[in-house]
Amino acid sequence: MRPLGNSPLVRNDKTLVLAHDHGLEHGPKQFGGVEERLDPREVFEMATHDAVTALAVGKGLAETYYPSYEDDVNLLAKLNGGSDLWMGDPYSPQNWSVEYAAELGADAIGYTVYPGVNRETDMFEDFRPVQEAARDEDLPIAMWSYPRGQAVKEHRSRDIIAYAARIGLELGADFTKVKYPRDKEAMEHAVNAAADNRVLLSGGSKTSDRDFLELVADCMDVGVSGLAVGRNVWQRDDPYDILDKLDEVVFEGAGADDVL
Ligand code: FBP
Repeated sequence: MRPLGNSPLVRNDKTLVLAHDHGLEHGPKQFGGVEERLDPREVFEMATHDAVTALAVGKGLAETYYPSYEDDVNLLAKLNGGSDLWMGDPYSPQNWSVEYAAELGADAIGYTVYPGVNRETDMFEDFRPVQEAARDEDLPIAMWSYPRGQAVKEHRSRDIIAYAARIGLELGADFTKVKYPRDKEAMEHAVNAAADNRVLLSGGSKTSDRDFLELVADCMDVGVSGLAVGRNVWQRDDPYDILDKLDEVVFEGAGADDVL
């Protein structure tokens, strides 16, 4: 990993990635109740909010919509992804290159790795040229580190999430995005396991403002560097209100009660 002091992804040493790869990963059902957000412009607009340091999207959205937003949004190019329709062993194929992402104006690279799956060796091998190309292009790289597979009985346990965070450091990511391991102490353990690697909280399914902001504040409190969040922002009726609140919790160190 490299120092990220001047990276556009980092403000006050913290990061908030708005994730919007769900159309591929989970399909249009994710937009139930907020169908207008099937139009990606709605989410690109959200990414112009001051709280958002980067928008994570796949190739098609980047090609089609990013040219209209390149002055106002930092692009995190999510290079691999698969659909919910595939029922085999989890795997996430790469569908664009670091070089093409850089050509489209990417400020960072994102890549999913599923430690523990049958094709773990393929996924680790796939990650290597991506990580090295990101270094060549001087782009930071965020790993979505999601342990899965037959041997992973409890994918949010303390040990598994700490392992997920550590794998990001070991394989050369600059940020490692992990799921919440159910309690604050376990998240602190994951942050420690990642050493100088920056751990990002994965937002998860939509919860109440209070539950979500308390979770984020707890994570910030134990040294998490920020979050990569999708549904908890763009599935809300008023995404701008939660972004205002996240601005204070993530970048100013406010607690949930300070902003609710
Ligand atoms: P959310 O904040 O909506 O959970 O999005 C974060 C994310 O990592 C997305 O980038 C991705 O599509 C999704 O979660 C993956 O979730 P899952 O592991 O449940 O497939």
